[in-house]
Amino acid sequence: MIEESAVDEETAVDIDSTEASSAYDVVIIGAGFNGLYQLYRLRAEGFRVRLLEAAPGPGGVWYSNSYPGARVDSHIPNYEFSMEEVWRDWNWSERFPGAEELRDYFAHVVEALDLGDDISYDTRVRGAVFDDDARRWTVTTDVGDVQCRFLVPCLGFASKAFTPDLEGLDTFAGARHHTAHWPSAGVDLSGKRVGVIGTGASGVQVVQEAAKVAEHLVVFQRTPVTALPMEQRSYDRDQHEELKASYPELFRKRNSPPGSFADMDRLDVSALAVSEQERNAVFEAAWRKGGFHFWAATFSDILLNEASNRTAYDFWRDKTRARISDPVTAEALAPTEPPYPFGTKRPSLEQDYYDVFEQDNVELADLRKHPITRITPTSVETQGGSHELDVLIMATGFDANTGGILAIDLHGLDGVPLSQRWADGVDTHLGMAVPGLPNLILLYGPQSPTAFCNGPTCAELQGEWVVELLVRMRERQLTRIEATEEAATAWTEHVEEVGAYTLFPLADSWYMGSNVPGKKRQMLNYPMSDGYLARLRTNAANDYQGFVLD
Ligand code: N01
Repeated sequence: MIEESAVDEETAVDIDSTEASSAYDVVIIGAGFNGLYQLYRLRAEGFRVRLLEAAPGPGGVWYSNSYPGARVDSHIPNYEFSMEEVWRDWNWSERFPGAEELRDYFAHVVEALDLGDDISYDTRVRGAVFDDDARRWTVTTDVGDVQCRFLVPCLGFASKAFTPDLEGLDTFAGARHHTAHWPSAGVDLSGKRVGVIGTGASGVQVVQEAAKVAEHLVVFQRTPVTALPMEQRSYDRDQHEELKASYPELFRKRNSPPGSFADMDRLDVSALAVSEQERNAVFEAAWRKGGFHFWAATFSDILLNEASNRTAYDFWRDKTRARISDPVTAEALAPTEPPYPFGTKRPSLEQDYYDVFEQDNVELADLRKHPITRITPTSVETQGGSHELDVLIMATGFDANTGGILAIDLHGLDGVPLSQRWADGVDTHLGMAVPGLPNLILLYGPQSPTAFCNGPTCAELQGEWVVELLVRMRERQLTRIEATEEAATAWTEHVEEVGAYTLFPLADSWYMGSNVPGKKRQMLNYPMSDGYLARLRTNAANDYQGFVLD
């Protein structure tokens, strides 16, 4: 996650603008999982690599999303690198680690892999221009320009926060913070009147913490989240060492098809092909395991067939409503009829989210009944009344998948900006390259599995395709790669076709780009990570079909 920060000329690693010292083989943008993996592997292959990171340290989203309660929703060991030199000396304290522990983990990764000297922190990339004659990108940063043959943005899917254009928002005179730009010094919510707009993953987490300390907390909900039990667990050192005995086998499985989660498998059977009793037994078992099991590891067609999906929704609804005593609140948080097919907006994980609405200091403002009309210096006003607040927390998400890359002013052939090419929607070949922008390789970007493939897994599997590509180009003394128009059109159509086979297009979500007004509605995440990785392998075996290499 890249946050605006003053450039510290003292600590920023100098980027010398002289030709000899600034021409890298590869410049990577972003020090999250993808960027660090690329740096580690490309450097091992002998490439001259520089990683530029806007934040003062590594960690990507975990650097600036430091709001109270921020923690990962993918359980370890899925959410960590598989390299033994990283995990050997690292012990987690929890099954779902918090943001602070994750930041410590990233610092450990940098140290264990000895990456520090090749990273420039406090270095925000503003733009880049491709020179086709020299076959080189010139990358502009806050602290100078740098040149490279290949540019590899590793921005994650959530590096640009989204704030809705609510009337009067800028007039709010209390403290106002987006969860993705949380002040590193923290924000004191104790004894305050706090409002949270948004009930996605960030909203759920911050609500759980704010409810503990706020004098009064108002949760402004437009669409209910289908939050699932986290089943958090603490580990002491011995327990974690014991768990590590299974790491080699778990990582071997994670890095083989279908990939992603090492210890979660979907049944190869429809939810409608079994009796109600058998179905509920499968749901109950997944529920008890916690985490994403109930979303990603029950029946084969939960996200494909509306009738199957409805059985999962009803199970979730009944479990959730059993925890909420007030019938009006229960209907708002877990409606009788699904507001969207279960799982087509990302479920969050919760520990006591539904319980906090039992507290006297917590109020739910149902924006479907009473939309926000405006923000005043002291309040959020809805059609149902006025809520006086000291602190307003915007948990309103991200301009996901495309916002981060478009925030960089990229110019390809003939100076054409990427923003112009994507003005009517995204197109890529394999989610990794865009015609007209040679030698630009996207990782974890739009039209890749991205949000359906957990970060470190994709960083390693998708990342290896890039490493192999660059090694093979070097062997053949090739210096330029560009996706063809035909390949990008075909991939974009294919992503839409596969998306249409699922239930995802039935919801308004950031998966579809439809959480940001005016953004084209299209499938931005390729929903089959196993099929995708197989395609990558075939593409490499077939000498990079759909790309022109010379
Ligand atoms: O963002 P979101 P997020 N008026 O887009 C509401 C990852 N992540 O930051 O649904 C009122 O999910 C919006 O309402 P609606 C994870 O992949 C991971 O929570 O559009 N409300 C919604 O409730 C996650 O899925 C972790 O009707 C408005 C909320 O704001 C992704 O990031 C932690 C509004 C936005 O929810 C995004 O999560 C955090 C308006 N005008 C994030 N505009 C972990 O792993 C928007 N909303 C733990």
